[in-house]
Amino acid sequence: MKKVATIAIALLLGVAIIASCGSSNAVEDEGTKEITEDSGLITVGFSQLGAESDWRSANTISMQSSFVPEEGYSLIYKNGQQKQTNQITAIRTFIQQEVDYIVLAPVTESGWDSVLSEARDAGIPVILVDRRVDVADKSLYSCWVGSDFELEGKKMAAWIDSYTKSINMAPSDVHIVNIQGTIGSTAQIGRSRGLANAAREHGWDLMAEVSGEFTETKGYEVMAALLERFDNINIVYCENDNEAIGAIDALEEAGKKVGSDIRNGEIMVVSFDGVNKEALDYAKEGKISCIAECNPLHGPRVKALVDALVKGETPDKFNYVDEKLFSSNEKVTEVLVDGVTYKVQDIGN
Ligand code: GYE
Repeated sequence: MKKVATIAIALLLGVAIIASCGSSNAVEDEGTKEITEDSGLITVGFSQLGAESDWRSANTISMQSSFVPEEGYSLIYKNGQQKQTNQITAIRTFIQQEVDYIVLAPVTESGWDSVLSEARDAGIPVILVDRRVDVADKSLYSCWVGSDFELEGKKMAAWIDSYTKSINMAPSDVHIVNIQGTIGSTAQIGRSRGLANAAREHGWDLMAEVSGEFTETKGYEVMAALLERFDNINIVYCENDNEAIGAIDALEEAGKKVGSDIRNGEIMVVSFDGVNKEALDYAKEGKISCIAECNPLHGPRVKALVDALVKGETPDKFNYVDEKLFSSNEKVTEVLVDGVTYKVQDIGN
């Protein structure tokens, strides 16, 4: 382990909020943090992209509770507030602080070549979590762990295909809008691609793709605007649950009935994550017809990767997490994607 000089990190966000046990609050950016030479701990700088969703909060808490002193780690957490420039600054700070490892959850894929080269020049391994980076030289990071976002999109599209077929709906009568995530993020790229390819293949009417930035507020705004533009939407594909909750508010405010009976005027909402309690309750009630699970609990997985690097091992470069589909709708019990069958988990009461 490298020797780390004593450094006081400037107070960024005022007083740190310490997550109480069982609370859903992540610890906010550390204030003044002492890294001492003889702490004996391995120092990990974690650049988290933001706090935009319940998925993100769960992910932050998972990271913070895995890299703890009892396990031999000291974690420096930085919240990028959804801005790549903040994340680049955080990584440069970590390099100056001579941390032992950098963990990066990147907001979008492009634009990381320079700063990751700086980390490499400083001899600090970088581990990616959740989304990916698009760099020419893949050796700029040691490994990645996260979800197969395109597979999530394909599974959801296969569910929509089976469901609409089960109610004898012609493909040309399927009018979908996609409330996308943060444009240029791996989760958005994969989920949008899964839907767009299926729409082309089946002949669905994919009317609009607009970013809701993975937030409830934006999901609400975008849905309200889409209702002004179109009067025949019957499926709303939300790229995360927070957007879905916002979109459902907008739909209900406009007097629409949310549900899967789209042959009789209901508007069907589908989404991704399955982390947020409200969204899972909506799924049980049938307000969200299907959720593609996206697992945020990467802390132990990232820790296992860092543990392996500490021991001088070379972990697999890409590490995927298995995920389910949840629905309380009984029409579709399984979906077939690329020759693999995925059971739909019934979450009805
Ligand atoms: O689905 C969304 C979050 O990158 C998988 O980011 C993540 C996505 C997740 O804001 O809720």
